[in-house]
Amino acid sequence: MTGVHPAWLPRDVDDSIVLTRDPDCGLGEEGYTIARAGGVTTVVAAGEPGLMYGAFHALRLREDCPAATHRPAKARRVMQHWDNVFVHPVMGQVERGYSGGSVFWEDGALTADLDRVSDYARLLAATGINLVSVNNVNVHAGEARLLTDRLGEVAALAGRFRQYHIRVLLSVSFASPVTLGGLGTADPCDPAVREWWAAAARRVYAVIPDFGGFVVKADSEGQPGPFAYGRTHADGANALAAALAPFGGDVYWRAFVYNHRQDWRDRSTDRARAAFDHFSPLDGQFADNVILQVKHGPIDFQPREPVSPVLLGMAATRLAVEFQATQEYTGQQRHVCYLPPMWSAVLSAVADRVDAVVTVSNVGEDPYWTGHPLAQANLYAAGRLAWDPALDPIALLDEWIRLTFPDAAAGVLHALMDSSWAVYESYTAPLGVGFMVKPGHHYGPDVDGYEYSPWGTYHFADRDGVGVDRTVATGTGFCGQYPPPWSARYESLETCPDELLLFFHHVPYSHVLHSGTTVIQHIYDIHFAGAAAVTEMRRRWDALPPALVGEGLHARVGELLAEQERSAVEWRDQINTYFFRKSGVPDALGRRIH
Ligand code: GCV
Repeated sequence: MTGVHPAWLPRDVDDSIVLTRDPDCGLGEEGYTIARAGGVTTVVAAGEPGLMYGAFHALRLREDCPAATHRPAKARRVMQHWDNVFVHPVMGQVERGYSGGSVFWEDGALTADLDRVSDYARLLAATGINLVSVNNVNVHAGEARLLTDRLGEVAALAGRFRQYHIRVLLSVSFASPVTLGGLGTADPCDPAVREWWAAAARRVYAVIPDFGGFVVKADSEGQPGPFAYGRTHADGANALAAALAPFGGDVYWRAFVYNHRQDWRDRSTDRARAAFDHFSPLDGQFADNVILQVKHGPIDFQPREPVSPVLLGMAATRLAVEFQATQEYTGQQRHVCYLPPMWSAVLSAVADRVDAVVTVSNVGEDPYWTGHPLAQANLYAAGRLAWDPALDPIALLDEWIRLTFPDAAAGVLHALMDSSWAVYESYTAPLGVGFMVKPGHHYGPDVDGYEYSPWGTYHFADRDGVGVDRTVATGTGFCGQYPPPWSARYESLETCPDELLLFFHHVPYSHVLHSGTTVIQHIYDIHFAGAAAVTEMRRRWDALPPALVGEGLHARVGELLAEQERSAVEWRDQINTYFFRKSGVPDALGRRIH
């Protein structure tokens, strides 16, 4: 290590790593070259961020390698928190958080443990993340004040993140001019409202000069938005963007806008259509510093969804894809579910179209950071994929395992995790149907839990068949929101992939899949197989000597696998029994269905 000892320098960097600054190397602020020979790693970069990323890379390397150049594919690599400042009566300290309390907030106050925030910043920087939002997109009254009289607390967090070249974002309420500013309106076209936002931005940049910008959930699930004033989402986003533009800040405007008070009897309204219906007419109308943040699938982070047509269709708008590391619908960090193969499949379709990769964090005050120790792999790979969306998700898993566990444990960890998303999918909702979870908290099976609810998430199972007809020919027309070749592929039963069949089509139980089996037999088979796979995962983990991975961690994962096995059996039995009772078709293999 030559000459520099900044705060970001990883603790374990020693003389075997040579960091050299070359302002003329032409790699931008974050790029670097790295080579390792004879046990010494050399990093060359123009600026501190590049040296930092190179130093973390050096720590990942084991083998000698020729000089290689690395630059992030995306300038915006974002981790977003759904952390509340005040404990919410229903959602708690962290909305959909499964890792204990918030790393930032505790019972209405800024955390007293800012050193842990620094540790978290280092952890994120090591994965490549460079932007972090510190509060929930559902901005409650107390949290809204982070923009005004509680700004100093955001500045304190920003100070810790800055040491690792991470900039802070703040979720703000669209109604702030009214609720905080005392104005009579939050109409984005009203000059006083625009001036209120401009003044708010000036105050923010006075204390946080490298502030990243605002995250906004508007007209969604009860959050205020421009519709109340007869304005479009472009009007709304552009008003905030104008306030941030002089300082180089961005607005991350969420496309998660749908009717959550739908009448289940109304078969013409399709929640999957909502984002595209709302936003595609606005393509080209957003300011340059607005980034439309789109959940990767059209509904809501289900175990299997097609890619959102918004990400494939809005060529004149800057886009971000949003993933969910917090496992709301994928086992809530009680189940092993390594999600990057899902994310990577999405990125292979949209990476060239997005300006930012956003992930909803799975981190809390838990000593293992993520509740389930193995859920750390999702956090790690989220950052690495944001840096380079072309990375192989299974190679990333092995990278994380190698950096975290001794070699002797690697085989078991790989076997447990590499297909864990497919395993989770197999014992939960079949063939892309989704939302068969218990309402509210979303853990465990309840096949009809959302079937007669206002949330727009139905499967339409009856005695003859199951699935949602989203075709143009006979259904909601959602397939038509896709450009070719997707539209035709999903529209046709011949070409629709099995794993998304029930997302796009309502079919009889006797429908034969491309795999050659009927829908009903597939449901039985896949649920028996999924639960059996979890039993095997548990057996493998229990056979691993605890000392190899640490007694405490071994015990924690062991307890969680026991819960995963219990839950998988519950899913298997409820889903199989439900469909057996609906269809009356027995299992061809005569297994026990209740
Ligand atoms: C933060 C789903 C979740 C909500 C979440 C929302 C969103 O509806 O259940 O908890 O709110 O998505 O992404 O805004």
